[in-house]
Parts: sequence; structure tokens; C-alpha cells
Amino acid sequence: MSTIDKNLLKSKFRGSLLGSLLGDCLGSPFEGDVITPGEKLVIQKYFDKLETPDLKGPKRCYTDDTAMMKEVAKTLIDKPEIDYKHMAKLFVKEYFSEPHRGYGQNVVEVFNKLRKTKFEDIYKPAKEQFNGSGSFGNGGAMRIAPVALYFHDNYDAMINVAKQSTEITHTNSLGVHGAVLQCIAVHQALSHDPKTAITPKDFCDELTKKIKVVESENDDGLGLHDQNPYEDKLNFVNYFLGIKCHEELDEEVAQNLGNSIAAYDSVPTAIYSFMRAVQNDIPTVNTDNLFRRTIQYAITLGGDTDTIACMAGAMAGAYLGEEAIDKNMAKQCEGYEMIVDLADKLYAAAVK
Ligand code: RVK
Ligand code: MG
Ligand code: MG
Repeated sequence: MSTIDKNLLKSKFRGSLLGSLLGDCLGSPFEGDVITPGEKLVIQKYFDKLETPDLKGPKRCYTDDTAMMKEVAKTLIDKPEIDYKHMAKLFVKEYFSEPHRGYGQNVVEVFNKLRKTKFEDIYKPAKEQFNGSGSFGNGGAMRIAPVALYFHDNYDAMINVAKQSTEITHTNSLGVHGAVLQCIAVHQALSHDPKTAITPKDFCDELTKKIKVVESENDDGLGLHDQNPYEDKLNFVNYFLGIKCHEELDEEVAQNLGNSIAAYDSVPTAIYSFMRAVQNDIPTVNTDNLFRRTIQYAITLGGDTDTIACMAGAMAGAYLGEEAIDKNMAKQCEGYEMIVDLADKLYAAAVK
């Protein structure tokens, strides 16, 4: 990454944060839906319309995914040493100033406890969730893109910060490793030259190698458990990518890779969506634009559409850069200018 052209890197920072924003804003109206063939047509028309210049009407609102992602970015921008207490305070302040952004049901308990205990031990409230097993929701993964961008040239620090920033709210290893996998995927996409095509199998194999290392750290080297769930899911991603895309396959993907708010059932699905769009063989998504194809396809898989599209969008935007994102579509999203400004500040903080 160190040899990457600075203008391209800046564009990739914008692309990834905007990708995250667009996935969230454009995916949230379909959250929880079971997507029928008829609804796929509705989604196609919805995206066609969003490309119209100067479209009037209310903006598409962002949800907790973007609200928390911008606070992660601000923490990295604010201080050269990562201050996790500062991050926890920003999360809590953000939540209490705008609580109606569709947060996960249980994470709110963490925010309340953090505030009540005056941030004394910022990791304690999350550890107490779900009778001590911690949350495996995708709330850590949905907000992680700024970490991948900021540490574009320091992989080990990136992994460490991805874990620690997630553990403020999510301590279950599935929640933490899901966020780490999402972070690695964005980092890998960022490292890829947009003029060179990604080979999905190579991309997945590289991800598999890296997540295997992360997952095996939990095993104490004793080989006691069968505990490589994300490695197994990535093998499934590769398997599905080998099958020609058709309507029924989407249902199988939603069932087997998942489309829920569990990190385990959504991060691999976001990776699959990006890879399927790269392969360009999706009959229900009609567009030449790879960025649009990625988020539109992610949404057609149903379920946790805002977050799966947000995570897939962060990868596609990191690969392609800002220029690949239709400006008319981006301008339909609440916070567009704010996110561009945030990406530039993050770039200035990361690239000296
Ligand atoms: C609404 C049992 C568990 C669990 C565990 C389930 C927004 C619970 C965003 C919990 C994202 C839910 C999403 C969410 C992000 C987690 N045992 N069930 N150990 N761990 N769950 O509250 O920030 O959409 O049903 O930590 O991860 O757009 O309510 O929130 O899609 O997962 O929420 O987990 O949610 P939380 P989050
Ligand atoms: Mg959301
Ligand atoms: Mg969601």
C-alpha cells in the first residue's frame, strides 16, 4: 500500500465511507423483508430512480450503522494515540443525542451502563451482556471501515484496534471476529488496484488465510475445539460463487450464509455480495456499475439489508474509489457531505 498514489488513496477513503453510508441509507427501507421476485423488480426500479439527476423529495436517512461508524472515524481523527474511553464516550453521546436511529435491542443497555458507571471500566458493561457470553451482533462489524482505512499500512495494529474498538459493545468471539473479518475485507479491497480485476477465489482464499490466524488464537494452540466458524463460512462463500447465480440460489444463500443481525450470519454474506457483483453474473440486478451492483444485490438477499449493504458497500467503495459511486444516488443520502468531510479528515490523520 505504501506505493499507492495519494489521490487514489484519498478517493478510496471517500469511496469506502460513502459505500458504507449508501448501503445503510438505501438498504434500511427493506430491513426485515423477505425479498420475492416482484420485490427484486421494485428494488431495480428504486435504484434506477436514484440515479436521476436532481431528484426531489426527502433524503434517505442513515441508521445506527453510520451513526457509530462516524464516531469510530472521529476517535481516530481526534488523537494520535487511540483512546478507547474517548470512543466509548462518543458512542454514548451519539446514541443519547439521536436514540431513534434503529439501534440493536441490547446494545442500548451497554450505553446506559457506561453512562451510569461514568465510564469507569469501559469493557465491563459489554462483558455482562447475554449472561456474560457477550453480544454476537454485527454492531462491531458495521462500524469498522474507518479502522481498515486508517491502518492501511499497519496490518497488525489494525487487527488489534479492530478487536479493542469492537469489545466496547461486543465481546462474544463471533461478534469480535466478525468485525475483524469485515475490517480485513475492507483493507484487502483498499489494497487492490481498481484498474485490475479482483479474482473472487483469490480474494476469498486470502481472507480465509488471515481469519484462520485470528480464529486459531482463541484455541490456545491445543486444538481442543472445532472453532473456525468464519473460515468455514468463507469456504461456503467460495462454494456458492462457483454456482451460476439464479433466483433460487439467492434463497439458499440467505439461508446458509445468513442474512440476520448476527455477525456470523451477515459479514460473510456481505463478502459474498461484493464477490458476486465482481463476477457480474446476477440476472436480477441490471446495471454496469459495480458499486451499485454490490449494494443492490446485497439488499436483494433480504433480512438485515441496511447492514449487509453497508458492509458490502464499504468493501466495494474501498476497491473502486469515490468516482465509481453515482453522485446523484449519493446525494440522496442524509449526511453525504458530512461523510465526505470525515473521510478527508481521516485521510489527513492517516497519511502524513
Ligand atoms: C436493528 C443471544 C444475541 C446474542 C447472544 C442478538 C441494527 C439479540 C443495525 C440482540 C444492525 C441482537 C444491528 C443485536 C446491530 C446478540 N445471545 N442473542 N449472545 N448476541 N444477540 O443488541 O449493535 O438493526 O437478539 O448487541 O450488534 O442495523 O438484540 O446490537 O443490523 O442480536 O442492529 O445485538 O446490532 P446487539 P448490535
Ligand atoms: Mg442499522
Ligand atoms: Mg442492520
